[in-house]
Amino acid sequence: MIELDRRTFIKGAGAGGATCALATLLPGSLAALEQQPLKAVGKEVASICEMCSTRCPISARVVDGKNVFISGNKEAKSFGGKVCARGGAGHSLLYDPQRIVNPLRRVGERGEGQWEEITWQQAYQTIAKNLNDIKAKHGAEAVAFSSKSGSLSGHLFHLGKAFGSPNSFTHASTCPGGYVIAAKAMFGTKVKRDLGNSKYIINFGHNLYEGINMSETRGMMKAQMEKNAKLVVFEPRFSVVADKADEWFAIRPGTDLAVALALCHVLIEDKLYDHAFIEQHVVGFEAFAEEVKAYTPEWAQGVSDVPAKDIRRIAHEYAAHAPHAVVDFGHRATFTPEEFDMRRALFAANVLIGNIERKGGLYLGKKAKTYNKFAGNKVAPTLGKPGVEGLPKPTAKRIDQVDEQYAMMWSSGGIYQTILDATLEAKPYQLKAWVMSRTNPMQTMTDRARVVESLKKLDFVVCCDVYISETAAYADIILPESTYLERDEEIADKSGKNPAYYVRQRVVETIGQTKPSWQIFKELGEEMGLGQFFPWENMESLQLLQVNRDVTLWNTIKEKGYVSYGKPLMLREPSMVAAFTAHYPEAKATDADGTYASAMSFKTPSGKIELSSDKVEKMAAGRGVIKYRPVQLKQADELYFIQGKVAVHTNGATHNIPMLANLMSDNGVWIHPLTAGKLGISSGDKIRLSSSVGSEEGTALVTPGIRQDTVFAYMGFGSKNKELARATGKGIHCGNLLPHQTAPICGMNIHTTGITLAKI
Ligand SMILES: Nc1nc2c(c(=O)[nH]1)N[C@H]1C(S)=C(S)[C@@H](COP(=O)(O)OP(=O)(O)OC[C@H]3O[C@@H](n4cnc5c(=O)[nH]c(N)nc54)[C@H](O)[C@@H]3O)O[C@H]1N2
Ligand SMILES: Nc1nc2c(c(=O)[nH]1)N[C@H]1C(S)=C(S)[C@@H](COP(=O)(O)OP(=O)(O)OC[C@H]3O[C@@H](n4cnc5c(=O)[nH]c(N)nc54)[C@H](O)[C@@H]3O)O[C@H]1N2
Ligand code: SF4
Ligand SMILES: [Mo]
Repeated sequence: MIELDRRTFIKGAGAGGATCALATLLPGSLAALEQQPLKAVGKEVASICEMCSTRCPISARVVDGKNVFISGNKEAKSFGGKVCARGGAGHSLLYDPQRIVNPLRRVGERGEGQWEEITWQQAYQTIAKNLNDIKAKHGAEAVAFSSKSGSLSGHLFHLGKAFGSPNSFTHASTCPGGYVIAAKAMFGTKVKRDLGNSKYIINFGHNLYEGINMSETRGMMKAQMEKNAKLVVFEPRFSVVADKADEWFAIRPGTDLAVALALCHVLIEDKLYDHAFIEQHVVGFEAFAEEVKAYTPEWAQGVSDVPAKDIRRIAHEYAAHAPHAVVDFGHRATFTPEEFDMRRALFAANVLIGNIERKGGLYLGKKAKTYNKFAGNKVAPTLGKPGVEGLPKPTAKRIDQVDEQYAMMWSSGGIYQTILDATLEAKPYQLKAWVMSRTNPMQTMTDRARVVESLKKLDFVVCCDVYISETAAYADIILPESTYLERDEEIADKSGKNPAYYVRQRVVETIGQTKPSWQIFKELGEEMGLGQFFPWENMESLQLLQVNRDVTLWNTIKEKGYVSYGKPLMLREPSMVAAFTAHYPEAKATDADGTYASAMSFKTPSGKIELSSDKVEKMAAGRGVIKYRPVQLKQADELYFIQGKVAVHTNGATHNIPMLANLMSDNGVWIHPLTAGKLGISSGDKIRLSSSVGSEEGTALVTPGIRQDTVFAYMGFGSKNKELARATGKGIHCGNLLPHQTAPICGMNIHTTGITLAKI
């Protein structure tokens, strides 16, 4: 956790000649920041971090009117009262002179970087006029709305709905969509992993010690350090997780599916699977077992370079630790076009050993409604929702609604990158405008050139951000959102094994003219003539609606920031169920074995876990049963290009934040010594990476910690936008090298491609 003294802070905040560039450009911004000491809202405020979308519970206080000290909220035990390096750097964003603090209107060409400051009223009027004109001429569906999902996306999507457009998108198809859709197909819903109680963890490129999720990262640390769990890692490069593992296998990129299927093969052929569990809770086992007969470890070795004998041994070790063992299903699901089956195969390896609702395995979230049913008691309050009536029913289909195979994705965030197809090729019809918030597709979608072309072609683009991001630089209007430290938001559900709620609360008074999303999109809605769909007055009235006017509950949640109810419950874990029934005398009666196994139900067509799925078969013939299909991620003479997160930056978001930019501003390209040797490349050399869509100049980092046929770079660097002055031109821009490719069923945008390498 990071703490800064005031001197370091001031030095950091003023760093770089970049400040002047923007100050000259936007006289209001810098002045607003420098003249305003931070005004604390309370002594110690419980809130929620937003330095990444993990959204950890935090506790923050203003120090000397200049700094904000941020730590983890101690009420949230699984987070250990800690934040990560980025979480500790929140004040550096808050107080960054390069932040935008006034609405901006583009005056030059798109992307030229000529802005004028305008009032909110002018911004709202301009947007309302443009969007309503487009609606009158082309229909509401000609406007797309997009936002990284989370606390603030709901308000933008609500505006989209009120406007009548079916086209709302989260970032899902660039991040979790693969495993979310695989889980939907198999379990009918999302599932969680209990890493902390696991005794044997098999990890396929889940980068938890760099791509941090505080509670999961801490869970894995706990398993390794306190429970002596064994960690086996399949990763093309020697990541920090690989470094901390008991065993690391440098798997060929995009071949995890083969290894996962071979693990399942051994579990079934050697009769290591949980017969009784399969019998009671699973359908489609026979078809799956028949299919995996062919996927021997020897076959998988040929595909993945993971030795067959190790796959066999690991399958046996894993089964020996069942059910307190887990095959981690990963997070960023953008490795291969076969994401859907890869993630399904990872889930299958869990189902086979019956670790569902067992300690150290997988489980379903227990929100208040479910938990209370089991307890026979109102242990946790349920939250109310503002019922908004009369929302228009869109007359058009979504732009990604072209092929039935993607049906599960339409309600899970949609296929984000189809915005480009609809804009550039009128597929399936012409988009005219894009309203986005908290997303930077120029960095985070593939094929940057195509994103630029799309933004240039659209009639109207609105971007809500805290910086002039690479994408915002192409907007017509930029709306400056308050940072998370300046805003209140709805109470959010944080239930895990038991119900929990938490809330974001402002820590400091607003700097400049910024506003929170909920207010921006409500006021914009009103200007657009949609006021009837925003019946709440402010965040306070929304929160009171949520707590059903229970002021005591409201105060408790606000005071503690994080409130959890009851005891952790996993339905098939005898000790947990025993503790639960002892605590709640009116609890539902258990099965004869002292568990709630028979009460376990899944929102699939059969009500059971569907190892093979008729529903998927109907959506896409031949896809019902998990199957290996070869993929071609690169040409024979190319190298695989893969990416990952680095501990001190978030996606395409934080590279301009002074403190974090100071910590790391470049992404050296990892190259194996033999590969580098053949090309005459040494560490520190300037190199060129070329792919089918783009070319980037970078710096070589020669290391044995990567496969010979693969190069790796941390993502989010190499901004080409002059406004993000601290990040501009530093390192390679990953999105500029990746072709636009969409995976079957889950619609994932793929982040692995082939490149060639040359010394400059
Ligand atoms: N510090 C930090 N923490 C973050 C984030 C951040 O940006 N910074 N972002 C948050 C978000 S949005 C997410 S989604 C999560 C991401 O969490 P993860 O998905 O765990 O992290 P990534 O680093 O994106 O990618 C995972 C790893 O996969 C490896 N890899 C690439 N291709 C393959 C392959 O084909 N097979 C295998 N087995 N491995 C492969 C990469 O080398 C990388 O180490 O992290 C979250 N936490
Ligand atoms: N090449 C490549 N591309 C990737 C990945 C990869 O590994 N490689 N990873 C993928 C993954 S896992 C993900 S999750 C996506 C994420 O991609 P995006 O959905 O684009 O999200 P971020 O890059 O996290 O942040 C986007 C923007 O949010 C702004 N922002 C930050 N805080 C706030 C706020 O409080 N309010 C508002 N309005 N804006 C804010 C930031 O300034 C930034 O411009 O990228 C994906 N793209
Ligand atoms: S993982 Fe770090 S940056 Fe992300 S929300 Fe938690 S503390 Fe903040
Ligand atoms: Mo992500």
